[in-house]
Amino acid sequence: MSATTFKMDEGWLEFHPNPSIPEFNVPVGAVDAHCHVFGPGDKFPYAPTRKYTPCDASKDQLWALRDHLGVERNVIVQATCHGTDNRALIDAVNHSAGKARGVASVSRDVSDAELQSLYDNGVRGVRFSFVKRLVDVLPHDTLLEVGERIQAYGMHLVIYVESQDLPELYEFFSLLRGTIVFDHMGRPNVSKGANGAEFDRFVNMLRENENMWAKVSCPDRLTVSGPPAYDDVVPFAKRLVETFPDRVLWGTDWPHPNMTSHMPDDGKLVDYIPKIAVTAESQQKLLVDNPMRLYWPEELKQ
Ligand code: 0GY
Repeated sequence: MSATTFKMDEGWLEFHPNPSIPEFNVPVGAVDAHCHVFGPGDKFPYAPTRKYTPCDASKDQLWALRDHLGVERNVIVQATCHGTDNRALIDAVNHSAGKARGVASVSRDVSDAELQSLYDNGVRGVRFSFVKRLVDVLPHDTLLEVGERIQAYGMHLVIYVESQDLPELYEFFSLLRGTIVFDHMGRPNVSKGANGAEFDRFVNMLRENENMWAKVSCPDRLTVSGPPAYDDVVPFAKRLVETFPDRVLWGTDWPHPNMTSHMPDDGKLVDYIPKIAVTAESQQKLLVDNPMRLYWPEELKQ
């Protein structure tokens, strides 16, 4: 493979070079359940179909952040800039000494051998984006077919969708089998309120479908009031943590693709956790027990 040099998009915000040391001590065994690796592009080229070209963000930089924040494990989620080429993700998982798992992206014609190989390389979920600015085609058919096939491997679905599109997708998502994890709380519009009709819809969907989980991640993407407190996002995440304590995950979203308002300080994202999970018990579930059940279940059976 010849090395390709990529230039990140004009105005791209790079991840924080020097995040603060969190004041909040995460429980032993905490998992950052939503983060990415980007490239490096000369080794793992970005997809021709990508909607953005990011800065490189390597596995070693991710491990450095993990250690700095005091978390122990990562779930690396395939970002759309790599399309369905999961090599950067697999490379990272395979060099994590068992401390990372992956969520991949696949095409409709993925073979059984490829699915098995992804599983063997630490992939435990497959992600589908319904965020229109990130994909050319909404993946209904692929999701139906692949979503059914991954059940045999014990893998789950991860869905990225925005709240304004949920009404037309609600019934469709409710038909899906197996565990489904929604990124970033289904991206609520926080100006509509944590008890407003829009977020009620998301909460109701989880209430009606016990196979559905939510990541209480990305206050930085959702906030209107801004960093570092992200106070306007707290009631949304807190509502989910308190209503579905066994079906929530937390993640940094490092290296924070497509941020335009600001680049979050990852240390402050850790300090946000005790505001949304206010008891030691809920923190243990959010950061350790829940992600371990989904991504390292074999370690719980011992
Ligand atoms: C995120 C959010 C974004 C990007 C992606 O796969 C992606 O490209 O997920 C976004 O632009 O909101 O979770 O990383």
